[in-house]
Amino acid sequence: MYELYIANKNYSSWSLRPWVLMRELQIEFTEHLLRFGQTSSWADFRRISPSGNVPCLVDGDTTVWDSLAIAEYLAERHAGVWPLNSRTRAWARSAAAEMHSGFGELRSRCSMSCGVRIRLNEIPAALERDIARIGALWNDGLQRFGGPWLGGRTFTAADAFFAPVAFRIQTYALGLDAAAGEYTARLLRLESMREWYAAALDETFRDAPHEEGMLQAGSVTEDLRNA
Ligand SMILES: N[C@@H](CCC(=O)N[C@@H](CS)C(=O)NCC(=O)O)C(=O)O
Repeated sequence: MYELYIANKNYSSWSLRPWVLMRELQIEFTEHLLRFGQTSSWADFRRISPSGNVPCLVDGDTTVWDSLAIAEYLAERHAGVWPLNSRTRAWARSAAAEMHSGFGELRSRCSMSCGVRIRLNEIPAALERDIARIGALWNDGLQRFGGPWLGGRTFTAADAFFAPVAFRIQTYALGLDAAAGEYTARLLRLESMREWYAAALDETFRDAPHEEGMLQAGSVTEDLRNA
């Protein structure tokens, strides 16, 4: 049985990727949540993950400590992580890699906080560029491979890598065109995503750095989390 170590569901965008991928592909795992904030420290994280970061997948005596590496590790063992067709797979891998190493402004200004709704103070050009690129990328995949998922008919790692973006779009009310907006709604409607969201709302612990980052970006219009 795989052991998947993740952090707070409200905040941990990186953790969501392998979690939603494994859930959608029905790959069984035991989940361990290491909290940011009060109860966890970097030392706690490092006992599990050599980088001190999660997600981290433990499979017997093998440890895989990065979300993209986890996707590739799973792809060697389970069908469906990437699209079957080699050209589609090249596109899907490029899309996931672009998310993994790019979209810095979106990531830093609009950090994931599933249960909160925020009005941004400003939308600088760099953020507009990131949002426009996401819309163009999603439209490209949906048109090229026919949807409903980025690589065609089935949910793959490319979709899993953008799942946290769907929560960011919801939190910060980021504007996208109709097709990209529908794709966002499709991600949010997945049973696994609804389960993650419900668990995020139920989390009562708060991580000060994440909360402060959010308040620098904008003002909270709604906080749907349980107190
Ligand atoms: N590139 C890594 C990034 C992982 C990462 O930054 N994880 C954050 C959580 S979302 C973390 O573990 N932070 C530890 C901490 O802040 O103490 C991946 O893809 O897994």
